[in-house]
Amino acid sequence: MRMYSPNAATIQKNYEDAKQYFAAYGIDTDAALAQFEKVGISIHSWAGDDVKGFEKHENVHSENTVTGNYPGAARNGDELRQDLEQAMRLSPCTHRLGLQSMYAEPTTPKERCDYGVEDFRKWIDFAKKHHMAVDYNVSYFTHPMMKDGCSLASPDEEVRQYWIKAGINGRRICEAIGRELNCRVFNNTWAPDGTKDNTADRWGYRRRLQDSLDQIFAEKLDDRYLCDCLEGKVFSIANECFTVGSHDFYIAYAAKNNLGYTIDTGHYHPTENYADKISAVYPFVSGLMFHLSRGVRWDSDHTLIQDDGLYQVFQELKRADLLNRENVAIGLDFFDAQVNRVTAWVCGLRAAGKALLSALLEPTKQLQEAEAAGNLGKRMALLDECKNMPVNAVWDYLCWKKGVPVGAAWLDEMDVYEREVQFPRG
Ligand code: RNT
Ligand code: ZN
Repeated sequence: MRMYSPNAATIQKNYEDAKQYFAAYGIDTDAALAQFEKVGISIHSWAGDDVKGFEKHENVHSENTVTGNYPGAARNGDELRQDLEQAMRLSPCTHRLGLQSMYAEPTTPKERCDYGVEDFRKWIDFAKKHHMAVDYNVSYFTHPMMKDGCSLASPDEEVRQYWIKAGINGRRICEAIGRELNCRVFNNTWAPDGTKDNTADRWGYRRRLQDSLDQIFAEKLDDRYLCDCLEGKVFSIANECFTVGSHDFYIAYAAKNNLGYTIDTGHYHPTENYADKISAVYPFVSGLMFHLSRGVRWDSDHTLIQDDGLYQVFQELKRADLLNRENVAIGLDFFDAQVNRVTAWVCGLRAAGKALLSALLEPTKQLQEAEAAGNLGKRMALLDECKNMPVNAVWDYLCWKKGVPVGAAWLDEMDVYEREVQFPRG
C-alpha cells in the first residue's frame, strides 16, 4: 500500500487557512518560507558509509561506534554522491555538504596529512552542481597513525606531528574550497583523544592538545572563507574516564583564541539542556556550529527525529536572530547502520527542517510579552499551544512547491531506491 499524500488543491487550501491562522499572531508565512530557504543544513557524508572513509587501511580501529549491517552502504565516492542526491530529492531544505578528510579522492595514493584541495575536486564539483556550501572536518580517527586512541594529544611526538600537519593542511583546504565556492566553510575539529581508565597526567594531555591547536591555528587565513570550530564531548566509548577535548577545554580555548565552538547535541549529559548553551557561549566565541544528533542514554548517534531538544535549538536561534548569521552553521551528525542510511539522512533533514519552520512560525512576541507582563501561566500554555499550530500545512506547501514528496510519500520512493540502487551493490 502506498503512503497517503494530499493532492495539490488540498495542499493549497490548507496553506491558505494556515496563513490566516498565523497572520492572527502577526506571523507572515510567506516571509517565514523565504527565511527558511536562507538557512542551510549540512548533510554529513560520513553516515553514508558508516564513517569508514575511502582510504584502504588494514585492521584499523574505528573511534566512532557504529552498529548494524543494513545492506547497501556506499562503497566509493560516486555511490556516496548518488545517495546524497537521492536524500536531497526528498528534502525541501537548503543543503550544505558535510565532508571529512577521509573522503578525499587523490589521483595517486597519499597520506591523509598531505591532502590538498585538489584531492576534493569531485566533491567541489558536486557542491557546485547542487549550489551547496561546504563544511569540513579533518578526520582525526580510523587511521594507522592513531596511537592508543590519541592524535593531537598523543605523547608520541611522531603521531602528534602527523596530525598537526593534517590540521594545518585541513584549514588550507577549507579556505581554498570557500574561495572557489564563495562560501564560508566551517572547519570542525573533533579528536577522540582520551583514556579509558584514570590518568595520572591530565595536565600532560591537555598541554599537548593546546600546543597542537596553537600550531594548527597559527596561520592567518581569510576568515571570509573559513570559520574554525572546536567540538567538545563528555566521553566516548573507550574514553570513559578522561576526554582531553572536554567542553570546558574547548570553550575556554575558543573564547581566548577567537575561534568557534561546536555543539554536538549528543555530547552532553543526557539531562543537560544543550539549547541553553547558545546564549551562554555565543557572545564569547567567534562562531557556533551544530552537529544535530540524537543521543539515547549516551552519545549513541541515533537518527535525528523531532524531539523537544531539537525544537529548542531552533527556537533559541530564532529568538536571538541567529539563524542567518555568517558565523552560525547547522549540520547533521548521526549514524545508525541498522537502518537505510539514505532514509536516515532524509528523516534527519526533514526533522531539522520542521523544527526550523516551527521556530520561524513561533509567535515569539506574544510569548515574550506574556513573560514580561508576569503572566507565566499564559507563557506556559501558549508555548504548549504552539505545538499544535498548523505548521504542517505550511510544511506540506513548502515540499509541494519545491517538488519534494508531500507527507510520508517519500518512503515509497525509498522503497524503489533501495531495491533498484542500494541492494544490488551487495
Ligand atoms: C564524534 C563527533 C564527530 C564525529 C564525526 C565523524 O563523537 O561527534 O563529530 O561524529 O566527525
Ligand atoms: Zn559531532
